Amino acid sequence: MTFRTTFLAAVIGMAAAISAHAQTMKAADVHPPGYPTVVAVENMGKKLEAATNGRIKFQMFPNSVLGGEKEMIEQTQVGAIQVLRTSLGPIGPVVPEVNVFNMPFVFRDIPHMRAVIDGPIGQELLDKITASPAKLVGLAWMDGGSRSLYTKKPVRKPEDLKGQKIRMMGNPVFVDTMNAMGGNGIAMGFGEVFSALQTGVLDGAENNPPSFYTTNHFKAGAKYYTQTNHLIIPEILVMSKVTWDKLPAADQALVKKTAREAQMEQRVLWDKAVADYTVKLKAEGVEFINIDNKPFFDATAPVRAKYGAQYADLMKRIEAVK
Ligand code: GTR
Repeated sequence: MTFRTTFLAAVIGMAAAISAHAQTMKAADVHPPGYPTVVAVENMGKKLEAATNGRIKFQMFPNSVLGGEKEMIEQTQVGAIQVLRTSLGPIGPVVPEVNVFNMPFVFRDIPHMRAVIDGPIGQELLDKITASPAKLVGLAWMDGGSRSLYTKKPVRKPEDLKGQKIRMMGNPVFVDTMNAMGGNGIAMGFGEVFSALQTGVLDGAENNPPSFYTTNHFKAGAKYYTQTNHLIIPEILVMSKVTWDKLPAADQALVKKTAREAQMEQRVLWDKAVADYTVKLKAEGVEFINIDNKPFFDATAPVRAKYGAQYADLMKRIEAVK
């Protein structure tokens, strides 16, 4: 072989190796462009693109264009979606171990939740997802704030919820939570809530201020926002195991590193979004009802007992986190 042919073979070999790992990954989210989770994942994609000289890129599919979270989780499991940002809520039916974070009032407040997800317990849960048969790799956590109740009629105590149909995310823990809080929990996809509120199929729903605002649910009649803060559910970033397993170790490490950076970046964007959307909701005439949420905490004790029994030790460890 001449020098020229050896050189050419080497160049072709390198190009083949690079293209074998070159890919545009589909990243998906139910939220619109500009939402903290969408922005943080887009920025993670930009970092990966820069660090790999364009070998790995993200293409963002926001606004539920690829389906609701349940459908997108399924697509991620089979590798049709590569990167998914979802609430942990609908991951529960697929990886039951994560339900410890999906229980009502399991975190004292947002700083407590953040301390837990940033620390060893957070990592353990990500690892449990990865080790489960679900074909998902837990990459990082994101902030989903604190969920409170919004309804067409004002609610101040559990008795006020009697007979009211309240949308919850698709996971039996949440339906049980609403039933324990005094209402009728109805599992429904995020995208169906607006028209269900309009047509009277629902009397209310529950979410954080950014989601309450961007879904326009207040325009479908839900004008009262009762500060129950009953669920503090972290969001999660997962990668399809189908995709992960094909990545060289160095790329896997890079994905993990940039995902953790996205976790921290999203948090800053999140705090700003909560403040901004709270102002916007009030400007739209939404009435924030401040209450003592202890009666709701007490009412949901049976839910924590039912689902928490299997995580008794873990729950103690979560409680002990300062
Ligand atoms: C939002 C969350 C979404 C989705 C939605 C819902 O707060 O960011 O991932 O879970 O709530 O209620 O379905």
